[in-house]
Amino acid sequence: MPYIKILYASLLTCTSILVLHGCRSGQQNAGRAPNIIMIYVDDLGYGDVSCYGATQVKTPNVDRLAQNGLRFTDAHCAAATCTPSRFSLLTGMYAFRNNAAVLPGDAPLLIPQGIETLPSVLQKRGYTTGVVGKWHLGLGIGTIDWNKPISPGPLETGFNYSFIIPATVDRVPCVYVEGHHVYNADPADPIQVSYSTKIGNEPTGLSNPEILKMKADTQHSNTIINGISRIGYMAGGKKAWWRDEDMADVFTAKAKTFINNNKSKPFFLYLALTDIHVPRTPHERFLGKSSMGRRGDVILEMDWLTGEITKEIERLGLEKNTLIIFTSDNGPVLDDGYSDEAVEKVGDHRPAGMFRGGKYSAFEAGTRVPTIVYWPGTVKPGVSNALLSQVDFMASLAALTGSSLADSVGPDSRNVLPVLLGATTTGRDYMLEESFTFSLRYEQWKYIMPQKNGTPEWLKRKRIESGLSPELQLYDLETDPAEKNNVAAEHPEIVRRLQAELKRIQSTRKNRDAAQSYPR
Ligand code: NG6
Ligand code: CA
Repeated sequence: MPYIKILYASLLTCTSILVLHGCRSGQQNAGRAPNIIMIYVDDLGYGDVSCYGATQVKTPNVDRLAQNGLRFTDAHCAAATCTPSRFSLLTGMYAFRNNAAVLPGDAPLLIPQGIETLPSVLQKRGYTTGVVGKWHLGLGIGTIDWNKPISPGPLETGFNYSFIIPATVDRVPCVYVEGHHVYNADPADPIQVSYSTKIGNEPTGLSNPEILKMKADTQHSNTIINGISRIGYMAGGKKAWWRDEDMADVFTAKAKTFINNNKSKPFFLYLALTDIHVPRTPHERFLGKSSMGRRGDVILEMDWLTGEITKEIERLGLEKNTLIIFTSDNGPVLDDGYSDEAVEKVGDHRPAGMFRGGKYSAFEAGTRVPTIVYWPGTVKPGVSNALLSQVDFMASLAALTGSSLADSVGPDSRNVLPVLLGATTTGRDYMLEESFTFSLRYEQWKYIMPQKNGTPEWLKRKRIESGLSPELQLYDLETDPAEKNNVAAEHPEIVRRLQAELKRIQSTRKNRDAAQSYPR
């Protein structure tokens, strides 16, 4: 496809020259390296927005990105849970290579220090990089002292600016961290965190269930902060506690400030929302505004936030020079530990659309998520059925800025920029989906690696089909997108082929070219 090469060669040369020469004057649009905003929603399922088929909840702002941008129907986060997906997104490396799993709120930084990351690569191309929102990749080395500068973290992994929550909203510590410091920290009221023993005098979900805004399961019944019991215990730091209901507003304001501060030079904003993860705590102005209880309300809040960011870009006249990627870190879940009526009020809404499974699952809904690329004037509106993985964002966005990755950098990330920008629908040949096992996509086939223990009890309680089975599983997604008919027995040669490729991926430290070792 030489025309594509020429198109991108010219685009890349043009942008890279401009970045290298530091085009930082006030001029917008044409010719300048584009700003990049990644709106990364938490736990948003394939069917949770109206442009992907939802009817019980309307998402006009997300739909507007879809109508005027490129909507992907077969795009995937790298894994079916948060930390692994985020790790792959930011490092261009499969999560299993670093044993990435959902982290507690006091875990050390998971990203190996000194490696290149998506933001560090962009930083080297002249970008100012910022993260606002949910981090969940660990902070510090060893045991964190929340009362001292917290490092290493985002600022040591390629971000110039960071305003984050350390882990998830359902985990302590319930404080924001800006740069190296707890936001609004009070030295007179030091913060302590423990994931093993109760500390402090705050009530817990078990001791005082009567004061809870939402009932929670045992795992989420530790320290109560802002009327919500969390995973883990915390003491002190009262002035720094977040109010969950304000979080979307706080992130919107911080994101707008970052955009305004950097409007005259190329920036990358990784805006990692805490909506629509549990505990679902919409601001009062969204509470009760959907027909689906709190889960529907936070979808409305997420949509509002998306609109605020898009409108801010337009207000600043930057829309033709800003690439917005809208997507999610894993598939949907209804009951994830809090009784918030998500199950009771779901009605006919199908959070995973036509797909089977959800968050945690090896079936398609674990990783197949809404994905929209919006760049007016450059990316033609339409729909792409290309097979796309977020692990490839790093090499692709590097390519957009005229940079190609050295072999040891982003070892599993491939440059699929033409796919991302809609110049071709030929996506990945093989694509890995990580969960509590591995799934591998190839042509119309989907193989799920056997897992001897099957579905664990805690996952059964969530009523999510995990896809975990001691049996070999193979599905033909062309005729059976909902993965209902296991055809492994009928296609032993396909099973062997996919097993062999999976083995190759697992055994090579590096997937892009020939095997080369990657330092652990
Ligand atoms: C699980 C939590 C869940 C959620 C998840 C992380 C259970 C029983 N509990 O351990 O509530 O916090 O971790 O979600 O499943 S994620 O989106 O950050 O991966
Ligand atoms: Ca998530």
